[in-house]
Amino acid sequence: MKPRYSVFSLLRNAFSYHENWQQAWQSAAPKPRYDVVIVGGGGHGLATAYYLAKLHGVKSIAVIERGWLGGGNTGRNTTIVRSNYLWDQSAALYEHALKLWEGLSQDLNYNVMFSQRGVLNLAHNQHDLRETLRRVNANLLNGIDSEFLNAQQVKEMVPVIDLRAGGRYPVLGASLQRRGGTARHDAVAWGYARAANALGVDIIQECPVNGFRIENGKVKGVETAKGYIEAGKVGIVTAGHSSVMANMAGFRLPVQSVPLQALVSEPVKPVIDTVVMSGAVHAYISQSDKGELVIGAGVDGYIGYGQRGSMQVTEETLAAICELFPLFRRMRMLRQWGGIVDVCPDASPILSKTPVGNLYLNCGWGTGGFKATPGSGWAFAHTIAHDAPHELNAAFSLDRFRSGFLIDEHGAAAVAH
Ligand code: FAD
Ligand code: PYC
Repeated sequence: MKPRYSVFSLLRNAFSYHENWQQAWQSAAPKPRYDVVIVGGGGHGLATAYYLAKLHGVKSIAVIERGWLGGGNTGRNTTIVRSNYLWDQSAALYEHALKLWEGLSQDLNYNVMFSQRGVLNLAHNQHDLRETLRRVNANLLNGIDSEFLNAQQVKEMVPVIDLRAGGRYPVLGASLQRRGGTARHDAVAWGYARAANALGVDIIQECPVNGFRIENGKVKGVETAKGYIEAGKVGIVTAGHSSVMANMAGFRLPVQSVPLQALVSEPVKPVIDTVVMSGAVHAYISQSDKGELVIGAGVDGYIGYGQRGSMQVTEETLAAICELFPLFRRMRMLRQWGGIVDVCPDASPILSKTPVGNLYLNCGWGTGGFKATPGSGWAFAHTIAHDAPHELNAAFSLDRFRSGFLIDEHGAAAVAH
């Protein structure tokens, strides 16, 4: 695809204070009917719309977002991308996503700043070590790049880490996925929105979906703040609000909605060039291209819908970071925030048909769905287009909570639950 902006047009726009900056996508007024309506304009919803239009030839699609694109977890996450999950089904899905990440900027003709700087998951005790080795070996068997580092190798890779970690949680080793890394979160939403819109997808913002019209067991359309919209098929992709949507459609989900918090520091010169995570001390860290330290916590200890940070979690997360990185003790923090994550009992997602005909569900990514964005949209588009899952997401059905075929990924989630 031909780039839309040259260096000269970037300069011209900079000097004209962006007055003539071309819109990346057009906001649409709702039409009376669409073949497919996607509820939720986060990365997963937008990616679904893009792949439906691009790969399945669906001509009439709308993405309906109650706020602004990426204003949910897509714009609130700490952007870690990796595919080192334990079980075969998860490994296949997340690795498919990682392969899509590797070509995403080219595919969308939009720089999502995907940076394969590596992701380390630390081990602090014998149990951690055993689990780490188990997962490294499982990953290798699935053809996923994965390495075990001993403590000294961790120190060589991350010189600013203190292996004693205050004495309480010494670093004994780590898993490393070198192809993992980070991406620019809102660029992912914008890139998918622009590419989907260019394929004719209507993007409708500030339009909450308040209900579904269901007749004879099949969805017929959505009730929105901007009126009723008829739909051939509807995909729910609303992350922390999936249970609310399911309730509107008349069924219940085995999902808990929990706040997950993160924060960033003032910007400093490059000091850490990889991602370091520790499920045991409930903290992880990377450095953004702007220089801010991006730091995250384990999930809050209670269910809730408050998209806010809190002093208690900030304090305990920073205490853990300072034990691992005493060098950061005097840094000032700039911002803190929270997002609502939708956690399934097995810490795996749901990408599935539902008890209502032509109504599909993509949720339950919990603390770890950003990394899955391209793969989730790709597989969900297939599921909607064919009214049947792709083999990549067949195991992630809603039915598994009845059949008992759970896919327990609490360890690989790597964020304390
Ligand atoms: P969202 O981006 O939340 O999109 C859902 C959209 O649905 C929202 O925009 C919302 O406004 C909209 N919506 C809700 N209700 C309605 C309605 N009634 N009508 C219309 N629209 C509606 N994952 C990783 O892989 N790596 C990480 O490093 C990582 N860090 C995280 C850190 C934090 C602090 C948080 C909160 C999450 C993190 N995650 C991470 C998880 C990740 O952010 C999510 O799994 C992922 O972004 C979910 O994407 P989504 O598109 O499904 O959801
Ligand atoms: O899933 O890798 C992850 C993650 C990191 C921070 C939050 N989630």
